[in-house]
Amino acid sequence: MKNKSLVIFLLFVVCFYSLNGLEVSALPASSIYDGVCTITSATDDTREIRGEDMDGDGDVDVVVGNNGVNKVYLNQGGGDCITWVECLITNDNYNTSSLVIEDMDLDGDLDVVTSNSGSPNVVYLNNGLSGGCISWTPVHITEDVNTSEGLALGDFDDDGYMDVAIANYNQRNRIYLSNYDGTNFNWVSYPITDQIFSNYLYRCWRHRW
Ligand SMILES: [Ca+2]
Ligand SMILES: [Ca+2]
Ligand SMILES: [Ca+2]
Ligand SMILES: [Ca+2]
Repeated sequence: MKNKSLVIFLLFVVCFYSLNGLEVSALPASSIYDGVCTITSATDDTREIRGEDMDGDGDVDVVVGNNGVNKVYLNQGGGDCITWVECLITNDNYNTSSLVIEDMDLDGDLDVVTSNSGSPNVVYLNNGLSGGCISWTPVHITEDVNTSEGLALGDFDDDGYMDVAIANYNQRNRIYLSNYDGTNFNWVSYPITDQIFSNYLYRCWRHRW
């Protein structure tokens, strides 16, 4: 009987310190939010997503390239879940395969460069906020219509303005020099090589950038 009491006492001690240990080792409830936060209820066919401060207010916004209209979600801050304002990047309804954020006209705000499959590739110049959303001026990077699957930016001619390299599926990959004169882009285009890459080779090429 004496041994039985001792066993019960020891079990109580082990149980107490085990529970106490779990409680101590557990993170404060406020340090992790384990709920689900959604940016939007939209179910777009999104092919690319980027995070940058598009409206210049100091927080990071989300830009998505869709097989459909591309969008910017402006960060409104919040507690455990950030709230977002959904804005369209014009009404262009293209099959966007990739996009890159860069200040293409060097006016201090961030612009959006898209590669599109089956439509011209486009630069969207940021005109600042208007009515709660950013307004955009679309600029076609020539009227070439290729199966464009990716892009990279670089100042290839070292004139201070970013140029565009486009990866095309089963078509020649091309460089587009921006030649921006302060008002207009005067694109000059040429193929990177005469080779036409298959999809597999294209992906190898893309991942070198
Ligand atoms: Ca922002
Ligand atoms: Ca700009
Ligand atoms: Ca601008
Ligand atoms: Ca350049």
